[in-house]
Amino acid sequence: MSEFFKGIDKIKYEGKTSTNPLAFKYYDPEEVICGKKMREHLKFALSWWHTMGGDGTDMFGVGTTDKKWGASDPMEIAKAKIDAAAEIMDKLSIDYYCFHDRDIAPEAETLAETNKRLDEITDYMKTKLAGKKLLWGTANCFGNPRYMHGAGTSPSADVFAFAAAQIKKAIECTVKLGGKGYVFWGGREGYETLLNTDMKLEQDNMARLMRMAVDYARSIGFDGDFYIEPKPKEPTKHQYDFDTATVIGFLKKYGLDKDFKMNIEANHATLAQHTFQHELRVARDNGVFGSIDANQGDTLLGWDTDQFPTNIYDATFCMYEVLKAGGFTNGGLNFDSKARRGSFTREDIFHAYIAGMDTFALGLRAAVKLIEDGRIDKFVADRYSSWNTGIGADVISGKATIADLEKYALEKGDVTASLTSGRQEMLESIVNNVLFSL
Ligand code: XLS
Ligand code: CA
Ligand code: CA
Repeated sequence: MSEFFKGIDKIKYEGKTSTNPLAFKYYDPEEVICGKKMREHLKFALSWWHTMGGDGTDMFGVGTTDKKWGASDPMEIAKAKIDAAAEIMDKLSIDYYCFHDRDIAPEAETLAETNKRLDEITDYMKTKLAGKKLLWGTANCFGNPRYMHGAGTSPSADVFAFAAAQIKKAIECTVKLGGKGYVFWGGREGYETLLNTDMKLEQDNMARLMRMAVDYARSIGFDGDFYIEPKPKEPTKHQYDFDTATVIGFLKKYGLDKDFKMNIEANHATLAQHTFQHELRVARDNGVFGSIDANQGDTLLGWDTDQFPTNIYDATFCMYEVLKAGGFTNGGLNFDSKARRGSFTREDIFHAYIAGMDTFALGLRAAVKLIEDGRIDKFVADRYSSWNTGIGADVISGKATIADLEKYALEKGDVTASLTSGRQEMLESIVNNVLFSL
């Protein structure tokens, strides 16, 4: 097999004093932290669409980098992507990958022919990626013009049926490759104007499609997790899966809450005007924390830039939530990230992943320290200590009635003195202290 990345050896961990750009400074896959190897804590995944397919095309210009991987026929390109992905994953010590059906095999004239291509490609993947694991699969139900008005929420029942057939096949491919996750990201499931939209029917239909997908997947032995990936906007003005809280409401309304967890993407969180940590906390508190799309947006831009993550604070607070959730089970950290259009060489793929992986390795190390240090957790516990005894405990146990509370308040008089300072600045300074003493 030809080597795609000549001159780049397996990336080694050289520690934080290394100045070698092609080395990990913080990610040591085999290092054991809190009883688990770093590679098991972090479960990094390569995203097929960005890394193997994304060539830098944007609305102002054509691609800047070649992602044909030396082939020309579409199916040969698809196979070359698999060979190149295997090399990237080997050299970067990445154990997992994620894909949309159309990322791995190009769509043909008919659905039957497209499905045959998927059979051929997944056979090839099974051999060439033996030893690598599928974190999750999904269906691209947004790229083809047939999905211009949505897929599961299309006004056309025919398009809905086509999407269902496509998702059925994508689930089969996921199961065939041993995938432990299946993602629903609401591609074009949203609307531009209510002047032409029956929002209730669209959402009812989306839930019908999800129920069919879950039932079918379970019937063919899929034992992994289903995820919804919230995103507030883009491509439609109003995406139905706005954020985690909205999605939880949707799942409960349609009785799907036992079947789905969240795939939280950092850049989608910030598009919804939330922090990444907020979305993770909402998922954790509601028992639906599942997987993560690791990337970051740009604070000055209002769209989905899918940059490789380099913000250490965000990575630290993310890993704090992951650790508090008990770590990943079926989920992991998928780099839904692309090197900038100007970072167009093959070597840039490695620099981008090294930056992202080292950032999360640092985030893991910092989050462990933050928890071990204990000052933040203790502060929060103390702040809510009035709920452990007396009237607070009576409210929580359900013993106190509203009349009891009135009696209590009348006797107590002014309660402002029961408050203590929130100490935000002190806490932020503790985080800095922990981070920079690593
Ligand atoms: C797009 C989404 C998408 C999902 C998978 O913004 O991030 O790539 O992760 O369909
Ligand atoms: Ca994503
Ligand atoms: Ca994104």
